[in-house]
Amino acid sequence: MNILILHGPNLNLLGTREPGVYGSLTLDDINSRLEKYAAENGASLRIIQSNHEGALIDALHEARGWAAGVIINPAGYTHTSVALRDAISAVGLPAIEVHLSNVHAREAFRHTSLTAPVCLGQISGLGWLGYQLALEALLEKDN
Ligand code: CA2
Repeated sequence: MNILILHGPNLNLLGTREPGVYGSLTLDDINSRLEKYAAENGASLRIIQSNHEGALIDALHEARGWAAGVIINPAGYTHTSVALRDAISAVGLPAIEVHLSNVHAREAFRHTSLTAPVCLGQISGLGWLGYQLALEALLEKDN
């Protein structure tokens, strides 16, 4: 099963600042763990991080041709982007939204997700493991 993993803006900074909120792993550390899990479970990943809304949307459009599912941490765009929500909805692929931190325990502006309603579900607050659990859920979905 081919899966697209999308990391949104500023997640390239993981491991360098705010470890109390986002953990001490770098994005490369997280991606390596996901690649290992994918290899052990018969999945093939394409992983993209972008700080640009349009690049995330383009990646979603392109995924129509090859991916069976999407795992997305839209980061700050979670709370602001109608365009990203529309893209997730338009491509029609099963998508799971992941947040490292528990957005519901943070500032009120993080409690609203424009993207979660067009996803299968949302995992928030479980750190990097949330991505692996999302991958497990996509792999199990049709079994
Ligand atoms: O908890 C998450 O995964 C978030 O998607 C992270 C976003 C935030 O805007 C969302 O509300 C929740 C922020 C990503 C910023 O990442 C940083 C990493 C290291 C240092 C500073 C920011």
